[in-house]
Amino acid sequence: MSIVARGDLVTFAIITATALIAVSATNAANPPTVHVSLVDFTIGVSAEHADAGAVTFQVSNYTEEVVHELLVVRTDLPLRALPFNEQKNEVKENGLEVSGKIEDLYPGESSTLMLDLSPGSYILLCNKPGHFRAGMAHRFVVMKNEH
Ligand SMILES: [Cu+2]
Repeated sequence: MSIVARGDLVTFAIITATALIAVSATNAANPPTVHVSLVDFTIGVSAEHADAGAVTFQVSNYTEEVVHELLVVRTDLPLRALPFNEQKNEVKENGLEVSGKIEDLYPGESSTLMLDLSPGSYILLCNKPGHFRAGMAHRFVVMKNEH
């Protein structure tokens, strides 16, 4: 992967973050659709939590040349405590409760992941080698639906 365009990507990430704030402000507290943006190397979300039940993740890879992916993992573990394969430089997916996954999302692509989530603590992460430790992980909480 190239980091030649790093400055541009940082600028783009800031623009993306601003756009996400705007999206959050116009939605209800618990939108049924969560917009997830994959950038080098972080994960942005339009909401930090959702009610239990159907949750749609609208996932976009906003990078210019890096393939990413998105895993939704249910776990109470802190990020640093996730089982990790040092040789492969990735989280060990075996043994984790993976609720859903979008693999190989190419630059500029978007995809939708519809899941039925029970209450609990989750981590959204990209498990391409090196990406998790580079910062592509984001905590997400699913709350009891009390309506
Ligand atoms: Cu990635």
